[in-house]
Amino acid sequence: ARAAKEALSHVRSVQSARTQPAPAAPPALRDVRPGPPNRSIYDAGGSEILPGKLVRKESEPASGDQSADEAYDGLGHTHRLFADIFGRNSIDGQGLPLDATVHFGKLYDNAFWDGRQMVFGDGDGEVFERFTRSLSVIGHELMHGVTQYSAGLAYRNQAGAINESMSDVFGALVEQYLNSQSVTDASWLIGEGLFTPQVEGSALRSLKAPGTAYDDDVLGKDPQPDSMDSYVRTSADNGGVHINSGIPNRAFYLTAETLGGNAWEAPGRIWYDALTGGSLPATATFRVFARSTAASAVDLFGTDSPEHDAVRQAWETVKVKL
Ligand code: ASN
Ligand code: ZN
Repeated sequence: ARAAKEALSHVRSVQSARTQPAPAAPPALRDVRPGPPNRSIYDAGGSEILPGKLVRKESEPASGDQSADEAYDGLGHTHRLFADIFGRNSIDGQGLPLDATVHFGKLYDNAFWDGRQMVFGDGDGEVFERFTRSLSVIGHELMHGVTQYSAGLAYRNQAGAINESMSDVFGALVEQYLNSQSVTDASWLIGEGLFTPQVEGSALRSLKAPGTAYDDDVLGKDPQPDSMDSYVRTSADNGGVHINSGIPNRAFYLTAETLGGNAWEAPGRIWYDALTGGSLPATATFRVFARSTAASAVDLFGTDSPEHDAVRQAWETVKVKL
């Protein structure tokens, strides 16, 4: 369908060239560089009223509030990954302003995207530190916006777990890109540095080894499965969206491991294309998504490519049938 669409636009441009004076050639798409971000950071001051008081907007110097400045920097790093690597201008591809609120609620143990903006809690200080400490978490929340404006994946069951996984994958890639980490250098963790020293665990989730991020007396053990053999059927958490995301997370990791090098290159492009290419349904299952990544690998690298092989093998390992 994509090839047909390109052929059609070629036909149209040839026809108009016959009847109209030649217009100036548009720039090649890859020469269009998205502009800088337009960030605004707000402070809720411990309330749950959004957005709160504006404490730092684009190009202003550091506010002196650690959370606000971490959010500002983290949104900048995330914007840069999308601009540099995927040619995407912000969350909607059209330069949507990046709004975030810090100091949300009292001892609030979470961060989220509310459909319009990002929100970060301070943590309770017992289990969690402030959520802006982790760049992968900032990238995770911003990516929920990208998913909303592209495939619009539902936030329940397998589509919800893919939605969660996209946020984990691109959250991990933001850190890897900033720190120039190859597949083997990277931690593949989401939320490193969020747990206090009292917690027995390194992070919220691991893409490389789902189910191993923490094992703590209070929190229990990381519940993520690493293949369909241990898929969790539950009605909690919108059908286990933060649990079953371990399966597509590991498929991404395995693709990257097989290909080596930088995960934001071929694997990132394939996953990004599968999400934003226009053919992924909002209610996609793991199988539909797996097929979409395989189709993107073929479109970008060819049927007989190592990239296509790596993607197919990764889904086979996590036991998602193509
Ligand atoms: N931190 C969680 C997330 O972004 C919040 C939520 O459950 N929506 O996935
Ligand atoms: Zn999420």
